[in-house]
Amino acid sequence: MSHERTYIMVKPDGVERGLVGEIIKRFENKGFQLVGLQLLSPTRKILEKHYEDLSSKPFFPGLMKYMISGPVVAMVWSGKGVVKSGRVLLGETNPLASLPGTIRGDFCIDVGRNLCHGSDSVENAEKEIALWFPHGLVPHERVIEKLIYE
Ligand code: DAT
Ligand code: MG
Repeated sequence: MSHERTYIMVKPDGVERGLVGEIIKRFENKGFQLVGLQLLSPTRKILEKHYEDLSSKPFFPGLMKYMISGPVVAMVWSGKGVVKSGRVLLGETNPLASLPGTIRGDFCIDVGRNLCHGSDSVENAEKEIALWFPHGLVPHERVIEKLIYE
């Protein structure tokens, strides 16, 4: 079965605070499939491309400084409705507006230290996957699909 895909990234604060496993666990528990994973130190170039829509915002320099401050964990998750559902699992951009039970609601406070990124549309997800995984993904069809989907 071919599913929607999304790009999820644990930001430097999430890696530094040892929350990679916690974030992965929430997507795994839901039933989504991990189809791409890498730990990397992002370059300014890739971050500027990733956040190009925000380049004129006053917080952009601070965002760049934060995102380049350490390694990130870049992931691709696959599943029915995973783009929207992934954003629900993450919570609101501003962690103080995020409900308990969401990643940002449970683990952070400031918008400029909000732990994780999730694509906001199917189109942007595919763009972000191409940017962060230029060599593509490993093909893998899960055997448990029938236990997750009707
Ligand atoms: P999201 O990450 O929820 O998709 P976004 O795409 O609007 O949010 O912004 C990207 C990141 O930029 C966000 O995760 C944190 C930072 N950011 C957004 N709005 C901000 C603000 N008002 N002040 C400081 N940082 C902000
Ligand atoms: Mg965004």
